[in-house]
This record gives sequence, structure tokens and C-alpha cells, in this order.
Amino acid sequence: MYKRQIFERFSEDFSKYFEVDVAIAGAGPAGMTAARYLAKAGKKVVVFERKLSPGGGMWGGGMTFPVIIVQEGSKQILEEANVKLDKADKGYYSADSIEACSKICSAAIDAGAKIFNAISVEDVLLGDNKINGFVINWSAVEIASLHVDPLSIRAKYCIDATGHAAEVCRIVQKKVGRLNTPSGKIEEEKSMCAEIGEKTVVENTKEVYPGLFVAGMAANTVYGAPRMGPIFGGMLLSGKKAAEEILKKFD
Ligand code: 48H
Repeated sequence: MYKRQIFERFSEDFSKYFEVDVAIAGAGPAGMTAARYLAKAGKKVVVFERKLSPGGGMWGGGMTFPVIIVQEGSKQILEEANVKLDKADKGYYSADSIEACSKICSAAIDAGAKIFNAISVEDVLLGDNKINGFVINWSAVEIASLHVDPLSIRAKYCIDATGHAAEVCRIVQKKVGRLNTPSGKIEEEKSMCAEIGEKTVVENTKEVYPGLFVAGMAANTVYGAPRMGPIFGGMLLSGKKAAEEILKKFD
């Protein structure tokens, strides 16, 4: 009997998300933060995450020491999710990465965002020179390289929050057209410089193609800016900025 319950509950849940206000690829810190603030503002938000667990690169802290660092300007985003912070040094705070990951995920869900795991975004839905949603498939299908046609979901706005790989923007570059970058292409991530990378990741959070925003590490990959190591403040601020920019569009 419970098997029918699993199937029916999933079908009922999933069928609510074929049309949404915002669809997000990737449930790392940037994607989950964007999801939280968009859902909090009353938008219907869905996040597709390739892996079983949301959290992206945050679980492992720095070199698997489960500790992350955030700056003064971003600590409120963690505090609002009840993450405990220790004052570290020179305006930098530390947090337990397991606690931070679980609680920012929980905050997104409590705000009303829906996260579907084990689903990969493999393409975009295109129309009128605008990105209108995502083409999705089970990650297991992708991993097994099975020839199975995907389904699509429609969204008023999409966010590429897929981290270093900037997967959705790469698809747009390959199949759709010019990105809103100096070369029209992905400028590619640069070597580590935490001060610059943390600043640019917020500046680079913008609409990269009509209907598609880029957030988190993907924003630095797309606009050719440096990585920053295990400092996560910029990812949180970038997710929040993506939400704010999209909310302005709705206004
Ligand atoms: C569905 C997908 C797809 C896809 C990928 O890597 P993330 O944690 O990304 P951000 O930008 O939130 O945070 C970046 C941060 O973790 C980091 O890597 C830093 C700060 N690096 C600095 C440095 O110097 O190295 O999360 C992205 C998520 C992951 O969970 C992926 O599994 C998922 O996106 N994902 N989900 N469809 N096509 N591609």
C-alpha cells in the first residue's frame, strides 16, 4: 500500500511544478539562497539538483575540514537561517559547514521553495529569443547514458546556479546564442584571488541571456573572474542578489 503512497505523493508534488515563476538549476549555497528569498516573496520556485543531497560544495568546507568562512556583509543570511557563527578574525566569521548546509536548505523549504533531487537540467526551453524553462531528466538516466527523451518545465525566469561548471550557460552558449559577456561567450574562471572573487561574484550575478540569470560560482566562470576558496559569503550574497534582481522584473 505504501508504494502507491510514494508514487501518488510524488506525482501530486511534481505536477504542481510544470509551470513556475522561477526555476533554479543547482541546490548549492547560491541556488538555495536565491530559492529562499524568492519563495519568501511569494514566488513559486522549484530547484533541480543533480545529486541526492542539496548543498553543493558547502558540505566539505575547506579541504574537507567542515568549516566555512563568511564575511560581515553576508552573516545575516546565515543568521536568518539560525546558523551559529563564531567571530573569527578581521571581519570574518566561521560556521560549521554541516549546520550551514542543512539550515540554508531547510530555510529554503520552509520559505516554500520545492527542491527535487536526482534530477539534472540538460537543456533549456527556448522561445521568442528568451529562455522559458528547463529541460530535465533523471540524473540516473544521464549517468547511465541511456537514450531517454527528457521532459520540460516552464518558468518565467531561470537561474543557473550550477557552480564552477556553469552548465546551463554553457548549453546556451553552445545551442542558443550570444551571452551578455564581453566576448558573447563564457570568459572562464580565473585562478584564486579571494578578495576579488568574493566581490565579483556578486557584481557578476545578472541576467546573462533574456530570462536566464547566473548566480554563485557560475557567475565568476561566465564573466571570467577568480575563485575564492572556502569563503561562502559571496555565494550567499549572490543568491540573494539573483532573487532581488528577478523580483524587480516581476515588479
Ligand atoms: C542539476 C546541477 C547541474 C545540472 C550542477 O557547486 P555549488 O556549491 O555552487 P555554488 O555556486 O552555490 O557554490 C559554489 C561553492 O560551492 C564553491 O564551489 C566555491 C566557493 N568554490 C571556490 C573555489 O575556489 O573552489 O552547487 C552547485 C550544485 C551542485 O549541487 C551540483 O550537483 C548541481 O549544482 N548541478 N544540478 N542540473 N545540470 N549541474
